[in-house]
Amino acid sequence: MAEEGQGWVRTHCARMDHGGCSLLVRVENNRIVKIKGDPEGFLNRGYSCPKGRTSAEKLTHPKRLLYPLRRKGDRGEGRWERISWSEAIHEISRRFKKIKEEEGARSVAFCQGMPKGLEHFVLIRLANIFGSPNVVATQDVCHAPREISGVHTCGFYPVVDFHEKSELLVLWASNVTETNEEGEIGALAMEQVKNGTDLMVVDSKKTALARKAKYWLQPRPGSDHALALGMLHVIIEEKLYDAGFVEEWTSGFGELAQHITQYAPEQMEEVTWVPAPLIREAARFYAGAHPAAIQWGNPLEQNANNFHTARALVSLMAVCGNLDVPGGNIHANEPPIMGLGKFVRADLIPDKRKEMIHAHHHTIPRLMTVPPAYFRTAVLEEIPYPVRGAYMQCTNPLITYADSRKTYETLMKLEFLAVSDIFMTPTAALADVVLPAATQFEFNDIGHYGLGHGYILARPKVVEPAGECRPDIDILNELGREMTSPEYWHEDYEAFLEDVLAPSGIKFDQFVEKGYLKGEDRYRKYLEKGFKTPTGKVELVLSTAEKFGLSPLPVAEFLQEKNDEFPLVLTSAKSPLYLHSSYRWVEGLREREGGPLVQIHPDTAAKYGISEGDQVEIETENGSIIQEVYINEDVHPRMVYAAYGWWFPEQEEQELFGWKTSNFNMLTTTRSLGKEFGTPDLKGISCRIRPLRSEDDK
Ligand SMILES: Nc1nc2c(c(=O)[nH]1)N[C@H]1C(S)=C(S)[C@@H](COP(=O)(O)OP(=O)(O)OC[C@H]3O[C@@H](n4cnc5c(=O)[nH]c(N)nc54)[C@H](O)[C@@H]3O)O[C@H]1N2
Ligand SMILES: Nc1nc2c(c(=O)[nH]1)N[C@H]1C(S)=C(S)[C@@H](COP(=O)(O)OP(=O)(O)OC[C@H]3O[C@@H](n4cnc5c(=O)[nH]c(N)nc54)[C@H](O)[C@@H]3O)O[C@H]1N2
Ligand code: SF4
Ligand SMILES: [Mo]
Repeated sequence: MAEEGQGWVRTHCARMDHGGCSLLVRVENNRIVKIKGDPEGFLNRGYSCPKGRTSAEKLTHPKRLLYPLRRKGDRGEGRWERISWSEAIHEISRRFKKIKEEEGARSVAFCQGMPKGLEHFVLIRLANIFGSPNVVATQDVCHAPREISGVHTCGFYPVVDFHEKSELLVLWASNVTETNEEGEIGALAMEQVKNGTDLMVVDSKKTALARKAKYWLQPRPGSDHALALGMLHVIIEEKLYDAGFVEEWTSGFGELAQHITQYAPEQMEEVTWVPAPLIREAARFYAGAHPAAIQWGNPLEQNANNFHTARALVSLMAVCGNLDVPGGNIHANEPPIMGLGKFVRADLIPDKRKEMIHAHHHTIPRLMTVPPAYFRTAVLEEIPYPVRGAYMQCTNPLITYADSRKTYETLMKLEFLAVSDIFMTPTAALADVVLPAATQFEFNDIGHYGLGHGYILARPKVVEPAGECRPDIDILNELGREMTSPEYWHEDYEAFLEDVLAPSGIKFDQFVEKGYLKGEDRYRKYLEKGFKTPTGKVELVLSTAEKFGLSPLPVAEFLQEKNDEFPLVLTSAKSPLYLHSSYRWVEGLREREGGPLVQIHPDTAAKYGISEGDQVEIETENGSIIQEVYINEDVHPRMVYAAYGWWFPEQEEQELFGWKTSNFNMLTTTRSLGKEFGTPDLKGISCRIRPLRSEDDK
């Protein structure tokens, strides 16, 4: 623990978003009494947000889970008995081993939502050692599309180099000041802008950052691939690209140039809603700025067309000469730490690629976690084989997976479900065993391992865990020792932290003193050995397309047809005050944002006879929910901008805390999925709204 003067401890924020801010935390008698941003923070330089500053409240909440529980009544009935940790571990182990004996290890799935720290990798390790290829994660809608499309196109995941100055920063569906996406970027992006970097914002809403930007493009949700292709069209047609780089380091440019003729801005205007002259101007501006960096955000991935969007964006970065240059989109160099493959013991499960559920659905190579839609098909329809048991940590799928009804059926059908969480969620309420997890500030952890930004952060423990809560890493280590061969596990789970750090030659204590480890800055690495693709170049046309059944060039298909019955277009963004479905029960946050608000334009409100504060029904072909109207000129008149992640912890557990009422994922479906990542459409869905006036309506 690093003492920073009297009673102040320095650690890194975590589990309220991707984390990253260095915090100074004041502790008195094992209680946190104040949190503030650390002026010396490597990534935040003193910044902190309300979520971070309020985060200690969750540790002492009176309804926090404090003991392991076993279900007594029917599933979801809300009747529990308190059990000991050894009973809980034994029960989970016994049930999973039984399924393994009867059906094979692959019939047990290990599920995680947003990775929060080292626990994600220890979970994969447990699955590998147990022998199950099925780690289910929300990566289909979060990072895998950009990371893996990047790897196939240029051999790496291109991230913004926020540590060198860019001439232009493009925030494309990325609201960094509200989401601090991937940790470093909120504060560092603002610092760049303060120092004269131009800003271009491509966002379906006029955000605070859009107001600061030189250019703001407001695409129809879900049409970003068409917009990117329109920009590529201009850059190629007007010969604005970096001819030297294109000539020497790309393959397929001629074919791309030919292919792109069909995507003139004048044609793309109709599908993207962005005026053609603005597409042309923005493309010229991007091509003329050196270096320019594109910070790509999460909505780009939340569509069946995400592979094409990501491919089009990497093509833009490449032809304009912005790949792996200082201040551009770089291949970040990791510090000397243990490789992921070694940490998770990938060697123990050599047939994983063939055996994992999604192999059956012919997803893109390198996607190593099961898309949630296919996990549910395995449980409900036994395709390609039955899945009967699941372990879930750090996730609330009933609210966060698309198609909540299907998730409900899945959870109800599972023969055995264990959930580790810090609070009784709608998902945990359906479990057989619930484990109380220790969380932020309560254990030693390493942040940003495996995120691809070239550094890791120290998150030393600040207080002792509440009740009988235990860190997930500890729980998994214990389960591993009982459920698999103990030789793969540690006496003390903290040895995992030392494993990660061992190649750097430092111990966790020393790491805490340093605060972070960053890889060396090295650019244009392709000059030595080429790009890590089969052709050694950036593959504008994929050389592996036929082999893997992929589209060789990015195309703008899959836009939902105009739908007269559902004339509006639905999207959402993360709330700045909550993490997905988490923490609606933290009073300090709830009092700032009390309920689910749907934003619509004043013209739309007038058209449908809706007033500010009205309860409205939002309806898609898949379902309907109720949210409260907030009229806002910043959203497009054809758009419905709903809140995501809502359930009501204050409601009855037997009713699963009102999981259906306002939950965005009641509106989404998994009927059609993107081929590459198994992604459903979460953005750009046809919808309609109507005011609820009578009590009957509600
Ligand atoms: N419609 C729609 N769906 C989406 C998205 C969207 O934008 N729209 N976003 C998607 C994205 S990007 C993601 S990453 C996923 C996120 O999906 P999830 O990860 O399932 O969402 P969270 O609400 O973060 O769930 C985290 C759970 O972990 C618990 N928790 C917090 N700390 C700890 C801890 O230390 N240990 C344990 N065991 N539990 C803890 C919280 O209480 C909470 O219940 O959702 C996806 N789903
Ligand atoms: N406060 C908070 N922070 C978070 C999270 C959270 O839940 N809450 N979640 C974390 C996680 S797991 C992730 S993945 C990241 C995500 O963080 P971001 O990548 O920033 O994602 P979002 O907030 O979903 O959306 C970003 C912006 O895209 C706009 N947008 C919506 N639909 C579209 C569209 O179709 N096209 C375009 N161009 N713009 C669109 C929204 O208006 C919004 O301003 O945030 C992380 N940080
Ligand atoms: S921006 Fe994120 S990392 Fe920083 S204080 Fe807020 S929640 Fe924590
Ligand atoms: Mo995410």
